[in-house]
Amino acid sequence: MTELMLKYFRDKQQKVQTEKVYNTQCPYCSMQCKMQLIEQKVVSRKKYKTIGQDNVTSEGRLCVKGMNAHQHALHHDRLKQPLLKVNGKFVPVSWEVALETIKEKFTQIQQEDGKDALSVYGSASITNEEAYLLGKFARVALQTKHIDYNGRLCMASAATGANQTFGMDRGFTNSIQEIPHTRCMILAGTNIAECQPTIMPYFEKAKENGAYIIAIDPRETSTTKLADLHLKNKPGTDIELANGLLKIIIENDLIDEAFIQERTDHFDEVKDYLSNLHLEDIADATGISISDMEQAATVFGREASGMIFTARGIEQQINGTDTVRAFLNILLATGKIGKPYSGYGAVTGQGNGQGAREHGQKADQLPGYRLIENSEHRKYIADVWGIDESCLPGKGVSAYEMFEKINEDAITSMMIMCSNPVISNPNANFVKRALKKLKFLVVVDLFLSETAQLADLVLPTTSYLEDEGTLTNVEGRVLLREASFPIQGDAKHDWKILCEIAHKLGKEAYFPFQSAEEIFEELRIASRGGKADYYGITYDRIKKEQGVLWPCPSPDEPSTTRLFENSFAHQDGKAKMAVVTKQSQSLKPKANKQYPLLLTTGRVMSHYLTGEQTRKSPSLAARNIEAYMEIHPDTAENFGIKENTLVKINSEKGWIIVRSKCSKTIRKDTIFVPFHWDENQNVNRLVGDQLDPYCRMPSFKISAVNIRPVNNV
Ligand SMILES: Nc1nc2c(c(=O)[nH]1)N[C@H]1C(S)=C(S)[C@@H](COP(=O)(O)OP(=O)(O)OC[C@H]3O[C@@H](n4cnc5c(=O)[nH]c(N)nc54)[C@H](O)[C@@H]3O)O[C@H]1N2
Ligand SMILES: Nc1nc2c(c(=O)[nH]1)N[C@H]1C(S)=C(S)[C@@H](COP(=O)(O)OP(=O)(O)OC[C@H]3O[C@@H](n4cnc5c(=O)[nH]c(N)nc54)[C@H](O)[C@@H]3O)O[C@H]1N2
Ligand code: SF4
Ligand SMILES: [Mo]
Repeated sequence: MTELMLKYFRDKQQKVQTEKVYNTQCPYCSMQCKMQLIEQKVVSRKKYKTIGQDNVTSEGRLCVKGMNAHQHALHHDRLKQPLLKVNGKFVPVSWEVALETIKEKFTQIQQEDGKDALSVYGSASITNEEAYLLGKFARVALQTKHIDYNGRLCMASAATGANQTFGMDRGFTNSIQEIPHTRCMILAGTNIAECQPTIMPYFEKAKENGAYIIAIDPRETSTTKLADLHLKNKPGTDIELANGLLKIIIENDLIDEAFIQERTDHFDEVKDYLSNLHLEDIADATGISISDMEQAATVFGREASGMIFTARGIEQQINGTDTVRAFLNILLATGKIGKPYSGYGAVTGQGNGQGAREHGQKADQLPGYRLIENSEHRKYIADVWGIDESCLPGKGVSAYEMFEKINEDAITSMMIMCSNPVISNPNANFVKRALKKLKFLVVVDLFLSETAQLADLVLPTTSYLEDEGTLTNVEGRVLLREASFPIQGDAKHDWKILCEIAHKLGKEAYFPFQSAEEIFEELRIASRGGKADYYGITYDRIKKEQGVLWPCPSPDEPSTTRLFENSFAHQDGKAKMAVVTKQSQSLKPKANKQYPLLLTTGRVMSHYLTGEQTRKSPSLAARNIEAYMEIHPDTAENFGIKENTLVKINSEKGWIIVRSKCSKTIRKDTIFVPFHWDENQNVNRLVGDQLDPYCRMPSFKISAVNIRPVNNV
């Protein structure tokens, strides 16, 4: 360091009068990087910066979103008081008025329209304690069956696929530390470089160690650049591709007979089915040459260890569950699971994408991954909650289907916690109309989001800087987010809001909690003996061990880092392979004369989900100020579209206007639009309402569309 620089830093240091440090975790993705907010008082101004903090998963790294997260959390638009809509305008009210209003409206609606007319829409960005409490709140305080959450749009097909095949769903079957040692990996529809950037060094190390990396994605991305082989398939043809790869593996005798015999069922049916497929047809459907398929299949089959990672690219399809299962077939047939450096990773998305799908905010689920339609499971949870089993409601419907229920007048009120469905749900114009139709909409948020603007009552909540609790990261590691930044205005923690509403409704006996830890203590018991067993995990233990991986049935037992070493989680201990036929492809949106292009959607590095948070951060917003359409230059020319001009995109469901961005890195039959923007740039106005038959996942990754330059519209 030069003399001049030293002097600069010394002078700067002297001006800093006080410095405070707040520990927390990033509010964004499933890496849950540990971080510190540094608050420095310089003369009369407070200055903030975020730095990474060492831990076993992210090893002190942060990406650009994490580094700038405080910009939205400290933004002046943060809600600081409850807002009640009076004559179409929001007016600030006290919590007492807000809670009284909720009591009056909820009671009246349930009297008029029945108990199930109330609905609850949750999130995988809240803590485990809050996700657990939200499920209990719906079933015990409101006694409604209608609860579901945004994870339905995210992890549902990976979760259902893993449950069907393995009998259990924890995103990563192996610890993240094993990745650098695997010999071959398939990255199917995952863009980790932009979506979980701090995970990249694990994959880069694998590559340095000689691993062969195969990426499957219709676009070139920062992730596919890492690959030795990029299979740039036509969107939505991943089932054909996975079947083709397994066919080659079987025909080249690269399977693990002993593993198949001892550990799996249904291999023979799969083999029979695949033997009747023709590689030429698969090459035709997918756009991948037979030689590329052979290369991928033989390397994966031949290497001593291998891992498959999937994410929303293959999962957000109306046959997402089947697609996941087709890839899991490959792992099972080659015996590459339940062993060191071999396994599956469904790369979770949201900060608590894993934990929030385990503790009962899904329509069909009770805590600990129990099922609401299983009488033993019902009895156990009813006992923990101190209610009669007959008082527990039954199974509700999935996230998007709740909006259909509103349209049918079966649901007339909704409480949304930590989600912005007007932007994130398919068929967004319909969803907006449905929300407008409600008699009473309550939204709990940090900001007046596009969804919150439609509410009758908006409740201000606390952020990752202020709200303590546990979150389960991409590995299945339960982490404690310590958060102690002073609460802004009259905002309250999400869990506190639930307790106060429950108290107002006369259910205080069931919601006596004074801290997140007290809720966690009840969650431990509620999850005990379930598939996602957290009983052995305590706050103290998490602090001592830097997180604990579930299942952890006893405080004396170690974390479970590798799953399925001796048996799978089905009752007979065997994994179930599945014949995944072409039939499940038939409902998929297809390009046609009127809508000749395929639209796929996804993310960019600097924005997060509906953009409600990242668009408030100047440093992030500056990187991408608006939505865009990625298009191949030849396709752009065919449609008379010039670079960087406005384009109207139409589908059967609606239209949007975005700017063109030409790139040879995308297929000619496909365009890509990220989904982080609102109003006329909201790409979900184009996405249809078909859902996966098993998990109700929408078709975010394929829509049939048409495009026109705006001046010709
Ligand atoms: N920067 C950033 N990071 C995020 C998020 C964010 O919004 N922004 N969100 C978080 C959340 S909640 C999630 S769920 C994850 C999502 O993480 P990812 O699933 O990795 O992200 P996506 O961009 O949705 O899709 C991944 C890739 O799938 C490809 N794809 C599209 N269609 C197909 C197809 O038919 N087949 C195949 N094989 N691939 C296809 C896309 O081109 C894209 O590159 O990211 C998390 N991290
Ligand atoms: N076209 C298309 N659509 C998609 C996807 C896609 O790939 N393509 N991906 C889907 C996926 S994977 C996901 S996960 C969903 C996500 O969809 P959403 O859940 O709608 O997305 P977010 O932007 O996270 O919305 C969170 C809202 O909660 C607020 N918030 C933040 N923190 C807190 C908190 O602690 N408490 C409360 N109460 N509020 C808080 C934020 O301000 C924001 O308004 O979108 C889905 N939609
Ligand atoms: S967005 Fe994800 S990778 Fe980036 S800092 Fe946050 S948790 Fe880490
Ligand atoms: Mo997600």
